[in-house]
Parts: sequence; C-alpha cells; structure tokens
Amino acid sequence: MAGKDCSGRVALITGVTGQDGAYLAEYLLGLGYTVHGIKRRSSSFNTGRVDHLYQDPHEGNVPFLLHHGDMTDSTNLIRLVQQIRPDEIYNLAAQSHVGVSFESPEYTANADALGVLRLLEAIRILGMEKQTRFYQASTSELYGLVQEIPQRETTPFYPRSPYGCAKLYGYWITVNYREAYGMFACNGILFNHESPIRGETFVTRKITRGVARIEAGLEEAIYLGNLEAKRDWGHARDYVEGMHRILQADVPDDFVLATGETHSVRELVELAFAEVDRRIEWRGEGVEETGIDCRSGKAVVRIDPNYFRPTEVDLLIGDCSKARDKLGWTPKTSFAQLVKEMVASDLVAARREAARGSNTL
Ligand code: NDP
Ligand code: GDR
Repeated sequence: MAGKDCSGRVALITGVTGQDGAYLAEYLLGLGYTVHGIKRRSSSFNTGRVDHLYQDPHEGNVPFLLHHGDMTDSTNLIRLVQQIRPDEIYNLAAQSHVGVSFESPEYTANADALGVLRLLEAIRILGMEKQTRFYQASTSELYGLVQEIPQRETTPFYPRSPYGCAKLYGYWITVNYREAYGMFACNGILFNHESPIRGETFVTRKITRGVARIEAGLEEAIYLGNLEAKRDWGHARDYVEGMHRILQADVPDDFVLATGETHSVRELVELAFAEVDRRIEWRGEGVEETGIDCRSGKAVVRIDPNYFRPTEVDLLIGDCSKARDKLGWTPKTSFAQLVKEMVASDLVAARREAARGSNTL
C-alpha cells in the first residue's frame, strides 16, 4: 500500500494527539490524504506530537486540520462527521491506560465503549454507511486471561480490566454495525506497540526514559510493578501502516497485528540498561526486590506495589498470519531495535535537560 497515490481522499482521526494518531496522520499525509484530527480542549498545549505536521490554515489549502472534540459528546461527533464527510475514520481516541481504568472505570466505559457507538451512529444518522470506512482500535487486552497461545482472531476473549471490558463493547458494536447495516467497519486487534513518542506512563517508555535519566544523573531509580508480565511489543510506525491496509481490503474484516514474540518486563529492563552498558543484578523477593546496577552498585530498579493491577494480563503473544496473508502486512522492527531507538531518543532529551540544569547553576 505504501507509495499508492491516495490524493483527494479524506481521513478523520480521533485521538490524533496520541502516539498512534501522530504516526498515522504522518503516514496518511505522505500518501496524499487530507487528514482531519480531533483534539480535546485542554488548558495547556496538547498537540506536541503533531505540531511538526501542522500548517496555519490561514495560509490556504492545507492538508492537515485539527478540530476540537470529545468521544463523550455525540453532538460534536455528528457535526464533525457531517462537515468533514470523511472517506475513512480511524477511531483511535480512548482512555488507553489499563491501570488508570481501574481508577476511572465509568469514564473509561464512556469514552472507550460508548464513544465507539456514538461515532458509528454519527455515520448512520448522516446516511454515510456506504461512503465511510471505519477502523476501530481494538486491542490484545481483549484476550486477557490466557485461553490460547498464540492469540489470533478466533481466540476467545476474556478481558481483565475496565479498559478491556470497554474495548470488548467497542469490538462487538463495530462487528454488529458491519453485519446490521452493511458498513465497512473493521477491528484492528493490535498488540502492544511503542515508540519514542509513547506516553511516559506506559511501561516501555517509563523504563527507557528512566534509564536515560539515571544515565544523565537526573534520577536515582525507576519504580515498577509486575516484572513478570509478558507482552508482544512492536513499533507503532509499523502498526499504523497495518491500520491503513485494513481499510483498503476488498471486504471488511477483523485482523490481529502482532510480532509473534513475547518478552517480560524484566527482560525489557535488562535490555534497556544494557543500551547504556549497565548490567542489572536482581536481589530480594516480591516488593523487596531491587535491580542493582553492577557498575555503580546502586539500586536502580525498585518495586512499588501501587503499580500492581487488581487483575493482570500475564501473557500476550499474537499470531498475525491472517494480516500477513490477506493484507501483506508484517512488522519490520525487532524488539531490540525498538528498545535501542527509544533509549537513544530519551538519552538525547535527558542529556539536554541535564545540560540546561548545570547551565543554571
Ligand atoms: P494514547 O493514549 O497515546 O492516545 C489516546 C488519544 O485519545 C489521545 O489523543 C487522547 O487525547 C485521546 N482521547 C482520550 N480520551 C478522549 C476523549 N474522551 N475524547 C477524545 N479524545 C480522547 O494511545 P495510543 O496512541 O497508544 O493508542 C491509540 C488507540 O489504540 C487507543 O484507542 C488505544 O486504546 C488503542 N490501542 C493501543 C495500543 C498500543 O499498544 N499503543 C494497542 C492496542 C490498542 P489527549 O492527547 O488529549 O490525552
Ligand atoms: P498494557 O501496557 O497494560 O499492556 O496496555 P503497560 O505498558 O501499561 O503495561 C504493560 C505491563 O507492564 C506491567 N508493569 C507496569 N505498567 C506500567 N504502566 N507501569 C509500571 O510501573 C509497570 N510495572 C509493571 C503492567 O502491569 C503490564 O503487565 C497497553 C496500552 O497501550 C493499551 O491501550 C493497549 O490496548 C495495550 O497495551 C495492548
């Protein structure tokens, strides 16, 4: 699909200010799309991930436009779909933090479950069922408690968090609108995907940023929860290409996007520290466990029970053979390359911050 001329096509991305939204907007602009994105009103700037794509609309015909909106406001969504009349909608907006969903379950359900319904209804109310293709950001969190390994499109779901339960509704309402109204509505069941612009509270970025800040002398230790959880981690840049391919298929369907490899949080810690030539030795048990940096002899990883979840997803490993066979999609970035790129990017930021700090002394 890369390189295909899509000039004149119009996409609407919800959640455009997030990690995936930013990568997808850039990818679609590169294909010639006009891209409209929905951002939330915020008291501070929240468009840092897409500022490089933005041009002042006063300059005339610009291909990237931002609109205020919210997944909890159907009037807003209907009006935007009516104004923009998109060929493709990518619904990426969500309260996407699994841990936070235990603290804000109702809001998570409102945005992540009912939000999907609101958007599908907007398409239907406006009579655009045959005109607008719809992508729903579904997730490997649907699999939750292990039923089958590796997890594929036919694996039964067993969500383990308010986030997973909300996304389960989003998944099925998308399937239902496809079957009930003949809409081109698809789920991408994406396994974890990360990047240098991953939110700082997700475990990969928390670790790579922590490693960089320890190396730059800005922090002493990283506080983590469950080190044994295993995830199938890929690169967001590869996955947004898969989202686009899902909407270019001949028939609407649901697809797993994954790498087929799994690693524990503990392995991720070790690999990230190895990027700055530090070897970690583990001492103690349970919440007393620490990761000692063999170079300095200091505890650079500590356990904080607050980061454990009431119910955990222990093991995710996906089988993307359907996407490979039907869409020609495969991930390009290895786990080691991903961690290397993230640590390198965080090191640049941490060293810059450290230099700024020492300049002010
Ligand atoms: P992020 O958390 O980085 O981005 C989420 C986006 O949704 C942000 O733009 C956020 O806005 C926006 N948002 C949150 N709540 C609302 C709301 N009520 N109304 C409008 N916008 C809202 O997530 P990712 O980019 O990582 O993920 C994109 C989607 O894919 C999400 O739906 C996520 O659940 C799903 N997913 C992600 C995976 C991953 O590994 N990254 C894997 C599988 C699925 P703001 O910037 O203002 O906070
Ligand atoms: P996840 O990602 O829950 O898989 O959801 P996250 O990075 O938050 O957690 C991965 C695993 O690491 C464990 N963990 C910690 N997690 C965080 N955030 N912080 C910690 O300090 C920590 N210590 C250990 C977690 O318990 C978990 O097992 C992500 C999100 O992007 C979802 O939106 C998406 O749907 C799924 O990936 C696929």
